[in-house]
Amino acid sequence: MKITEHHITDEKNYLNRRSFIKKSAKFGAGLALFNSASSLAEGVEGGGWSDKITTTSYGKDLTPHSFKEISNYNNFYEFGTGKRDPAKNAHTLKPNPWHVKISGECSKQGNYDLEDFIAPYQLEERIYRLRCVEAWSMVIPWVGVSLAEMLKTFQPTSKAKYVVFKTLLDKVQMPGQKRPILNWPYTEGLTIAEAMNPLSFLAVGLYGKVLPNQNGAPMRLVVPWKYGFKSIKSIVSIHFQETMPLNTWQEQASNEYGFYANVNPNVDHPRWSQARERVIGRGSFFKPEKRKTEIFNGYGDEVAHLYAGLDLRKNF
Ligand SMILES: Nc1nc2c(c(=O)[nH]1)N[C@H]1C(S)=C(S)[C@@H](COP(=O)(O)O)O[C@H]1N2
Ligand SMILES: [Mo]
Repeated sequence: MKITEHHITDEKNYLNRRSFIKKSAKFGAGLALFNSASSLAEGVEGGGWSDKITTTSYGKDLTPHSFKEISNYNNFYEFGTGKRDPAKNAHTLKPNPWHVKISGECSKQGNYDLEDFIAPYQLEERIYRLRCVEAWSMVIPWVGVSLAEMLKTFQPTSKAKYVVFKTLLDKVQMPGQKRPILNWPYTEGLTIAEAMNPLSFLAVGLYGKVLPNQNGAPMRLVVPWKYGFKSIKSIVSIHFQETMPLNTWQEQASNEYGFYANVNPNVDHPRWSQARERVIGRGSFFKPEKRKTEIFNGYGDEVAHLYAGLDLRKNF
């Protein structure tokens, strides 16, 4: 369904911005994703990226957190380990121009310009829960494209059992990489079945505008039934392979972080309970609002079948 700007998740502070008003006037009924300062906007004007975002039923019943909350409480260790560090420091990241390398077990390998990479697909808004392994959560209105649709284009071979994603490696743009906190570049992986699940998403925006750097500009993965660390940011490489990869946090502490990392209230982290989660910005400092954590973060109907017969305690 093509939508008008009334249906997409908006926010007063966003709607009031001049760039938004200018753009939506320019594109009529369609909601322009990119502000005119970015050359990605030229891609829209040049008929590249879609200027229309479709709504979906994902998260219709959820109340999204504010843009301010979503862009000021982040995990992005390439810019520091504090929750406010990414908002403060991520201005050194240059998300434009950007290239994504496709490699491994597929027939259409190549190095793609991000604009061309996204252009063929319909931009969708999806409101998803984000549950961090640290036991906090938010609700985020992402804009992006279906990962499955994207991956099919590259025609993975029958040997493509896993998909591996990598973040940019650049100490200048990502000063946190000067310190050996993690084994850079940040790496994550999914089974091909997980990657092809309709829920898997590549986000390029939130609240209808281009992703803030601190949220993983210009393109990041969103797998809402898994702990947030699976949703790797600022992706430069997508690789198809036959063997299970070792993801960054698993490499760091394999007893604490596994490959699957499905949200599960019944399997505790060795150092804390996963039964409940703190909802960011709700309640008070002394009495934060908590909610019960849901199995697969509430997305069990869509994904539980992927793990049939798998012991979720061993495969955490
Ligand atoms: N490259 C990279 N991706 C990353 C991280 C990171 O440190 N580096 N942190 C992860 C974690 S732990 C979480 S909870 C989410 C947070 O996403 P957000 O800041 O957009 O809410 O990003 C994930 N993706
Ligand atoms: Mo996280």
